[in-house]
Amino acid sequence: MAVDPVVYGASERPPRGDYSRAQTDYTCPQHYAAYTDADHDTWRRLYERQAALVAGRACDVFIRALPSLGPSHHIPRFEQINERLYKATGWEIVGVPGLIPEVPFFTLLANRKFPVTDWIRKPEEFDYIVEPDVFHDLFGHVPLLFNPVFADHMQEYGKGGLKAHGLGACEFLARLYWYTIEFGLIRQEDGLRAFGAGILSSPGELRYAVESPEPRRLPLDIERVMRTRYKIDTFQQTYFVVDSFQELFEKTAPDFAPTYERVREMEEELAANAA
Ligand code: HBI
Ligand code: FE
Repeated sequence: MAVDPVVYGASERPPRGDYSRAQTDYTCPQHYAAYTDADHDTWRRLYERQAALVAGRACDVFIRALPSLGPSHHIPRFEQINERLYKATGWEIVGVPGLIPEVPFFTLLANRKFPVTDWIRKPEEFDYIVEPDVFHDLFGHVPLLFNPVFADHMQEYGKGGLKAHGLGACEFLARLYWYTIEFGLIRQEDGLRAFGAGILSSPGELRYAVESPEPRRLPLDIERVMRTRYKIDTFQQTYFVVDSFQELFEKTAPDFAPTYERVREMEEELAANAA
């Protein structure tokens, strides 16, 4: 094995991907010949189901960029997306076998490379999969990388991640990633919309996040986000809302070192009180 596989959180089974294909930066070529007809069919069905739900629920920037992924009836070739993406924002997507460790992940983002898992879920996991697969990574994340402001934000996030790693604060930054890039909402003139990839790639959560009266929806407050733990296997109880990607970019621009310290102190106090 060239590199070790990665598991985040508790799990009974090893990660799915074949990490022996990965280079030292954890990237690997998209193994296009390995896709079966059933895999392409899974993509087509996932795409059609999700594309039918985005109107009125996904943000306009996402809806406008979605066709840039190419034809919907088979798994896209990463090189073909890259021809368009690189011209639009200077970003590229690179294949990975699945989740990768934080430092290589942030390093790729800081270099305007977005890691995309190359395998697709099995038909029996059609409705739900915990690990990111090629559908989540491409359909959920890549359209927004065609937007210049969002594209710059992702690169800054990568640089911030490397800093956070140096400060032992990856967990707090991961919460920010979770509540914005994965589960963020944006207020458009015509109403609330989703921009987070975890929402955009899930049929149930796309409706729930935008329409259900149940979850809390709070204005984006970085420190509050960093204090908010998340669950990866249920719909979110709390979503954070921005008014624009410019707001997201500006609120994430400051040096987070003092914020990490405050959040860390608060969590230590809570733990001490609980003991
Ligand atoms: N690896 N392939 C992949 N995709 C991710 O979204 C990802 C990752 N490794 C680490 C990671 N995300 C997280 O640490 C971020 O949430 C911070
Ligand atoms: Fe994701």
